[in-house]
Amino acid sequence: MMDLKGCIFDLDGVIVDTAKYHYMAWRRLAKELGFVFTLEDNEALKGVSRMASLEILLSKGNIHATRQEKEELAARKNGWYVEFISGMKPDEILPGSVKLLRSLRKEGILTAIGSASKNAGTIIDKINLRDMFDVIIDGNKISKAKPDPEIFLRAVQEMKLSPPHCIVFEDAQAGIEAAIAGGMKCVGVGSPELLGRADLVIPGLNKITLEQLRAL
Ligand code: B16
Ligand code: MG
Repeated sequence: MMDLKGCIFDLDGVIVDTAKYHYMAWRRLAKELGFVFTLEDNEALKGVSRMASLEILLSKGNIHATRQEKEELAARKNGWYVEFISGMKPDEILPGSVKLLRSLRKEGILTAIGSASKNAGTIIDKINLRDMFDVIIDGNKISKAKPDPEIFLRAVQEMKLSPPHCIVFEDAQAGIEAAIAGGMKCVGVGSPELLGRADLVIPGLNKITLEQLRAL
């Protein structure tokens, strides 16, 4: 039984499915570079930073690029991605998210976003969810990517809490590792095969109750 005081949510894969927009943009970049990037290849990019994602994509295509070329390629991909997410609406919020956030806040439990994305702020505004979070830590505020715990520790610090009182919700392995390294409890959102290191794995935020969270 834990004294739950704060919950930190990853964004892509937990609150919204922006992975499909990332994929559309990466696939387009690969196509311009002359190779096919599959949905399966895209799995390796989940939760991974933009530049690290580009490195994975380039190695898949056996492409060598200078630092400057990499900056240009990442910017090109991001331009398309920003265009795709510009049309996002609140109906893209994944089932159960709003209900869970409301019930946490009603209990006085603080809520935060801990997302690697530099576009997290834009997405949160598009889906009209800013009021639901006390703290938002995104890719612009941190220097070390997940599995480093920096992002979640910053969220805990800004909530003025300590890690043992917090739960992280994550869909990516690197995020689960980051939560564990930071001394927080962790709920994996997705498949138990991939997220087995989490304290609990659920298929979506509509499949969890406050009682279950407190029992962690
Ligand atoms: P950006 P999360 C992550 O979001 C995505 O899962 C990952 O695919 C993406 O490369 C990363 O954000 C960076 O995104 O290019 O927008 O800065 O899962 O940490 O919410
Ligand atoms: Mg994610």
